[in-house]
Amino acid sequence: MSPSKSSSKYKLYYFAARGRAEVTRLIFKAASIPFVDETFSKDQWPGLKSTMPTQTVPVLEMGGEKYPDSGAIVRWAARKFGLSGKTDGDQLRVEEALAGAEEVRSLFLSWFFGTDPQSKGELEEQLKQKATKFLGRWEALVKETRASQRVYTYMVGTSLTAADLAMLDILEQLSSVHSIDLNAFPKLLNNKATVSSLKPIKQYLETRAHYPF
Ligand SMILES: N[C@@H](CCC(=O)N[C@@H](CS)C(=O)NCC(=O)O)C(=O)O
Repeated sequence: MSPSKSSSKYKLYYFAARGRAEVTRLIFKAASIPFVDETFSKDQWPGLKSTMPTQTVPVLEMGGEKYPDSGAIVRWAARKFGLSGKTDGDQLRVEEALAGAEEVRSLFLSWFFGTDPQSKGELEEQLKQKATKFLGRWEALVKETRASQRVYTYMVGTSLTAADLAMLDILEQLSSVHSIDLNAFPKLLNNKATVSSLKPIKQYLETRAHYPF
């Protein structure tokens, strides 16, 4: 095991996929907190399932304990590493964005793994409606900040929060749903550009594995 692996306090278990783990990975990266990104294949999963507290992943291991549930892990990490919003109002907005992104992501994953053409078509319509409503609300809420030659866009307040990282992840996932026109949300696309250009995130996006979802 490399020194950085053995000295990390945190280990995140998930499939070799973005799925329900990517927002947590982005939070660790944005905060420059080392962690072991323990990924595995679908074929390895049956051997691991019984070792997870709720037989699901993502799971975060720290201090010898395993903690399940993507929403719990994301919210804890956002608070722990200062990405949960500065004021009470900002914190509520960040929570709203995380909850909305989770709903869209769940529907996206059901659609992505759907095999029956008829139900896949119905799921795509539901996903389109839910995602469009979610993106439309945030297109109206995001804040633009002009600095030097550029306009920076943040979901909440004037600096990075977990809401921006959840939006980056959702926009990446939805880019494979061709019935959704993401160009209808230019401020959110600018938010994605703002977040993607932050140094630790840029480095991560350039070097991470290419997962299909
Ligand atoms: N509410 C849970 C859902 C976890 C979940 O369904 N995880 C899926 C992967 S995204 C899983 O572990 N699937 C394998 C299985 O259930 O055997 C969370 O958000 O963590």
